[in-house]
Amino acid sequence: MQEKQVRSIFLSDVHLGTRGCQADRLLDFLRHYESEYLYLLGDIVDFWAMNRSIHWSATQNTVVQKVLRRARKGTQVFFIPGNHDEALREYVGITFGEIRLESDWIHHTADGRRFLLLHGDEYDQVTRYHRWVAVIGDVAYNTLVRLNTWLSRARRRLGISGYWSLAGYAKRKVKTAVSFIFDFEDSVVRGARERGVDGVICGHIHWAAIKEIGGMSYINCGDWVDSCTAIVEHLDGRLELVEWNTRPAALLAPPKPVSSEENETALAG
Ligand SMILES: [Mn+2]
Repeated sequence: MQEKQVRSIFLSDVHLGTRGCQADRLLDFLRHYESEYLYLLGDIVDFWAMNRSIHWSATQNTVVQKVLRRARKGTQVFFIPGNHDEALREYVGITFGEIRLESDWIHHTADGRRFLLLHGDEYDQVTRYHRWVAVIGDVAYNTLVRLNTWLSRARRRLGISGYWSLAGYAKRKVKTAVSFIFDFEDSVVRGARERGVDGVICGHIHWAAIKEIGGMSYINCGDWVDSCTAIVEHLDGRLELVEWNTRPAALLAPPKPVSSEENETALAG
């Protein structure tokens, strides 16, 4: 399989440790893209959900191993914790197995622009001031995602093609969800402007975007629970939103069994 060489990969909201995490799609994406920089912008491991129950699959393991291996092989890997993996915030400034933990970071693109990288929950009024509301919202969201798995199975059985997201639909249709997204985007951009950068790359709200807001670039990585999206920086500095949710599940390579030698081959690249 031919890997595409890009300068940077930006991922957020993978939510490892949950049933909703689409690790098979993320692994497939990583097998297609190789980069010099890999930025993990928070909520990569979902410690909140793991307090309730843990769902850790072989594929999720392979994702972790692939990231560690890339760090070892020279990819510059940065981890900026989010609210679901906030326990790691105690360790910012420290490097673990070649992975550098930071609370935020400034990335210089190949074409000379400066981007502030952060998770974004600090700009979410709901999570910040009413943590319990966020937790309830989180349970409701997971229910939607789980319902969607069931729904897409039904759609396949009925011969309806294409991916359709119930949570995505709810986010577009529910007025409060739409205004929540706008409020969030505006306040992130306001915060970034104070830092004197050209743009911001974040995650948190599970709503991927590349757009201009008041003369600033606002970029959101989306998530790997529902939309399966990532941001890549091409070698010339151009930023692109990549969606990885259209490949039929049958084409996704199953994870190789975790046995020493075979595993190394599976992770090669
Ligand atoms: Mn978050």
